Amino acid sequence: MITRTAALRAAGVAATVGSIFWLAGCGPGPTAHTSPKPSKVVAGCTASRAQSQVTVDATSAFRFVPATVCLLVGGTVTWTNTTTNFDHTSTDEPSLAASGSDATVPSGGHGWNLKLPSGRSAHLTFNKAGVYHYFCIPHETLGMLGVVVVVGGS
Ligand SMILES: [Cu+2]
Repeated sequence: MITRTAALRAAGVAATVGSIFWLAGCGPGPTAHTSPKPSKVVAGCTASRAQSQVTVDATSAFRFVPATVCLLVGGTVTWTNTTTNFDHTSTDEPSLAASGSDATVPSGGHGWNLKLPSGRSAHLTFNKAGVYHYFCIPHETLGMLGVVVVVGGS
């Protein structure tokens, strides 16, 4: 979508990050090898409760609010840095994490690394169900962690 690309560029996010991510949803995808859908086991996130658009604030208290979101397959999460003086990131890359459990990607999914300068936003569309643990690079050890649970799809 033009609007998404424009938004990513406006946020200073490399368009390729999103492109790689979107491509993940283009193919038929593995169906025989995926783990059971987390809809009944993670944070009460079922398809009936999941949202298609969620905004997560990256705050001056070094937290993602809400820390856990329940998203439908194909839904979009928008991260907004609500501070005026802190730079945050939304990152799901194990190689960049102090703790591996802070960066998890479901089978067939892809991680990301979005810069969130103060006052800016960036968003991603999730096309693969599963549980994504992510973090903020400079504030991971302060507990700035988040979870995106993606459910639904066929
Ligand atoms: Cu941060």
